[in-house]
Amino acid sequence: QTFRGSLNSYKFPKDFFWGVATSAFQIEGAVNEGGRKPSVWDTFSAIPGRIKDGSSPAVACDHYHRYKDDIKLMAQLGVKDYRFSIAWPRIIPDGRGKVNEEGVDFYKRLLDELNKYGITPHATLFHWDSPQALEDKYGSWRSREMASDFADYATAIVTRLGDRITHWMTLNEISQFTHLAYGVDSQPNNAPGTRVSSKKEVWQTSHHALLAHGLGCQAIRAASPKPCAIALVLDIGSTVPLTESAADIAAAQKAFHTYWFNGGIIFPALTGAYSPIMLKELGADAPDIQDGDLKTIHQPLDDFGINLYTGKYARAANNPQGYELLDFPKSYPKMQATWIKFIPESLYWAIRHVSDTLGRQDLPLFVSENGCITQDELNESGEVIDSDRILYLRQYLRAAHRAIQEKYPLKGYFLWSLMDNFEWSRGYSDRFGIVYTDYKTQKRIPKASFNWYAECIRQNRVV
Ligand code: PNW
Repeated sequence: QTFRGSLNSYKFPKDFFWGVATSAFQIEGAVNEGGRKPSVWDTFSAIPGRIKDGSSPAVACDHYHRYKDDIKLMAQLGVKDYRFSIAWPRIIPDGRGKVNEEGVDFYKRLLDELNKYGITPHATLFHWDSPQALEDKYGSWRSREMASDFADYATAIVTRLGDRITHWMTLNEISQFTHLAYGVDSQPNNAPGTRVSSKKEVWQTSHHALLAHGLGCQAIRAASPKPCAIALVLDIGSTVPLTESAADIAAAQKAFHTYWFNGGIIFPALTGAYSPIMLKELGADAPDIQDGDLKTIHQPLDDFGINLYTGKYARAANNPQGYELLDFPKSYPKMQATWIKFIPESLYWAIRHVSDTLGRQDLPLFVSENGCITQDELNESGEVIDSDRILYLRQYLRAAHRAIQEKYPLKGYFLWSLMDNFEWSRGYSDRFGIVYTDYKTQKRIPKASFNWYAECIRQNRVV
């Protein structure tokens, strides 16, 4: 009796959605087709040494030609929601100016195919692939001009695809294409990988991205022919209380302001102000903020997407800040990447911090990315038994379930990723998919986790 009870637990609400996520540059390939021009990632990848395994993103998963098969796989999986991104360099190849209708047509075909299977599209307007032309013209995110060019691109897209898409996300993970793409002391891992002279200049790039988000929201609302939902998607630095004592929880909430880039990105976007604690810590490195900027940045949102892979433990301490962040012991469990420490409750705490620490209990949330790398190999029977991935996803989904039990407004979950793809500076060596991509033949092989996830979706619970 008890056993049956536990098997029936971890049910999700009836309207909870289960999805998968990808991004344009990581899967499409066809970089010189359909009128597309280079992005900063095309340029960056061509520099020897920048991509770990020396691989080229030119073909990736060849999704540009194989999108029909890939959508069939999604239908087989049973997902009803798909998060993907639209490539700015396909739509406006020079970054600003003339719209390339051939680029738009690819997304029309993709959307019509999704529609055939009843899969709802959730489109990210920008997932790191800035047009190279804008990098050459004014240094892309180093310039304020990037924000208005992004808004014009948003208008161009929403005007053309707004009849087919009603779920929009502006930018994906601001920190990754600003703070981790422009460096002072070291060579950044992400494109354009530019050295700049001060930390202030780096903070200026993320400020410009926030402005792009704000102007982008206004552009989407103005251009959309239908009522639509607009979200921002950020990588949250999730501070996890070491114990759930009141003191450690308070410590984790304080630490949330300054850990990762939270205080300078998610705070202005969702509260209309940089965290004062963060600003104090930045001192002269803080960006210049013009009159009206914060108002532009702080747009009404319909929901908010959390990208979450890992976290950091915090506990109360007798020091001026009142908390300390803990280093991981060498033996701490991690996935096949050193950065993905296994901390399922980091997902629960990310949700709770966005709701409570930021005071945005009104804002519906969804997980826009969650997943991991495992050491995936085809066995003799041609299968990939990625048990570690199943165990990881199962625990993180249970943490999501806890948040829902406690009435946090979590509406859905996108697994990163549908299939193995071009993992940025790590090339093809890091595999995040629940479908194995054989890059020699472009054959797709569903992994054990694919079947497991299909069963979760079918039963609407963590199995
Ligand atoms: C995200 N970190 O990036 C991106 O949105 C995806 O395109 C990417 O493939 C995926 O996560 C997996 O890496 C991140 O070091 C990269 O904390 C690194 C970190 C976080 C997110």
